[in-house]
Amino acid sequence: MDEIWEEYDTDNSGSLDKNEAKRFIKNTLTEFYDESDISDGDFEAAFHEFDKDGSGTIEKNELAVFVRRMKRGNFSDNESFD
Ligand SMILES: [Ca+2]
Repeated sequence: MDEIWEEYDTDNSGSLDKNEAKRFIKNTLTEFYDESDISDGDFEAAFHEFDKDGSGTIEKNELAVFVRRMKRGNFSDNESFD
């Protein structure tokens, strides 16, 4: 998880801005689902889904939820933070 985070938090801000998150989501979808591209609409939906506090950036705990769902192949489940 930390390795993933460091790879995508390119400015070490402690959160992923939209550009960083987009790279992450695209690469992750490619890895798990063999999807080579996602639409901007899909990205926006995913971004809002995981930006739980509406800050406009994805924090580490928000990304952790995302990664767990990716691995289960389940996006729609409503999971709370732990
Ligand atoms: Ca956030």
